[in-house]
Amino acid sequence: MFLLKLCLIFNSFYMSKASVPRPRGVSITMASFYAGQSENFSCLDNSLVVPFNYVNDDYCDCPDGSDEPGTAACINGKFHCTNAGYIPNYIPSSRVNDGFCDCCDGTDEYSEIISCPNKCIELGKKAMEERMKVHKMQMEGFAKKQEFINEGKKAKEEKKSKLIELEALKIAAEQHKTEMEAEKNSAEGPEKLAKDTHEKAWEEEKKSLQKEKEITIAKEAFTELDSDSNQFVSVDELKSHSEFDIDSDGTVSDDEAKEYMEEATEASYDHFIEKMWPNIKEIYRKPKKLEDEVSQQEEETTTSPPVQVTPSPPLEPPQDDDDGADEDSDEDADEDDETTPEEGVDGHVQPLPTGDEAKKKTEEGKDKETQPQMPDYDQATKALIEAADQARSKYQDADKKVRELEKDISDVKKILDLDLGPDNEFYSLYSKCFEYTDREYTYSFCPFDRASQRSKSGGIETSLGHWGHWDGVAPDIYKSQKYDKGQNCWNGPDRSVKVHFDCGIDSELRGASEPSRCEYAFSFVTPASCAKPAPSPTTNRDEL
Ligand SMILES: [Ca+2]
Ligand SMILES: [Ca+2]
Ligand SMILES: [Ca+2]
Ligand SMILES: [Ca+2]
Repeated sequence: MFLLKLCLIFNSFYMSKASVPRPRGVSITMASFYAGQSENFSCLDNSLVVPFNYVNDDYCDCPDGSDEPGTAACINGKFHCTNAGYIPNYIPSSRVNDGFCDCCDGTDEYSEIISCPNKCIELGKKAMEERMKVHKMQMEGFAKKQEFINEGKKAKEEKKSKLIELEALKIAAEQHKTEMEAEKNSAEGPEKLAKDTHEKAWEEEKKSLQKEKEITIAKEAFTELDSDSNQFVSVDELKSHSEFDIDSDGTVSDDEAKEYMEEATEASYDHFIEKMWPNIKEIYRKPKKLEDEVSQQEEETTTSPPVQVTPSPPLEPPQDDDDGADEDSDEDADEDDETTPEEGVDGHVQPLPTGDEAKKKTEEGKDKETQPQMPDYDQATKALIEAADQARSKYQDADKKVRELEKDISDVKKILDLDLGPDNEFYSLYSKCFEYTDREYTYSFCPFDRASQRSKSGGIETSLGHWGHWDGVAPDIYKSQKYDKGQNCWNGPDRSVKVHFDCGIDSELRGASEPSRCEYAFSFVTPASCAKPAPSPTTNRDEL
């Protein structure tokens, strides 16, 4: 009889699988507040005490709705779905008996408006499968992480020994360089001395050649000025040269001529060379006729292919233009004369340089040809130069070797100084690059180096940032990295990327986005980010 009474009292209660009696819609954690030690129920916010049978009587008594956990009577009430086998949750009590299945165990619909089958086991199974899958991935990833750790440890140790080795090599290379430098210096001393001696002798030689040349010119001028060939240059003879017309009145007067004669009425050869020539050498002009004759002679004796006096066959007008156009040739020639030399007309031969230009070119060529060239060094000097060249080359090789070793040392130190994770597990990503392509762009990520983006339709790569630092929030600082100082955004900041790391069986760039302007987010998975998983997924936490 007592038992029956008890059953009646709890008829609005149900028994959970944990056998804790509690009113409908109450979680096991809240069960003690509804345990009915007394005849009264105290609203959970302690605002009111009501008789216990006011609980779930479908009339809202407590301001906080706590007396109606299992009905829709209180607008602020909440109903607890136990969802055994799946995830327990609370729903607003307005959803109780509203004709829609809200709890997977169907407990929110008990008024038979609708029949809600219990789907919790099925959902729980699926969730479990998912957890098993994730767990399996974590296990595999974590196993790979151990390989990464070993790889990183080995690499760091190798780099450490490599550094010692390289530093020893560098000391030896520097020693060698010092020796080579000394050899170079001792070879360059005699080389310089021999070259200087040779060059100095050549300078002397050149000076005397120059002097000889000047005398030749003066001699020629004397001969030319002495037009009656009596071995004296007279005032009258000077007067035939208009360049001596000091006041530019069109004639050379006696006084003007005498200005250059240095008190002589007739200048002998010696007087001319010593006294007169220094006065007139800058003024004297060789008569044009004579100059042309000299040029002619020089052209005949020297070969000067760049200056063509007559057109050579390949420069003849094209065959087409010749066809039946003989009568026009004179006219054509006239027209050609009117065009500038560079223009040319309809593929015609470009006109030859005009007289002045030809002369200029001839003189340039002449200068080059007549410019005396320094003779070769003598055999002894040549041997010294060759020895010095060899010493220089050896020194350069030695210097190059030192610089190469310095570069190698710097590369090794860079890796050694890099924070590759607590157990160097991120070493495996060092010097590798990964790509991810979305609809518009291909993103490239080279861990510890740089991040970039390029359009799928082509174009140049845009730098999104260079390796900056680990950027996770403590204690998970190895959960993200920051790459900054990328290409500047027009009217904005420099581009930057935050890379988020998650556990994965393989290292892979999974996604890229731009959450705010010019600030990118990459999602990257790698075994290096796998934490040690729990032994196996637990069944659902007790849904109570
Ligand atoms: Ca009530
Ligand atoms: Ca419902
Ligand atoms: Ca004379
Ligand atoms: Ca005059």
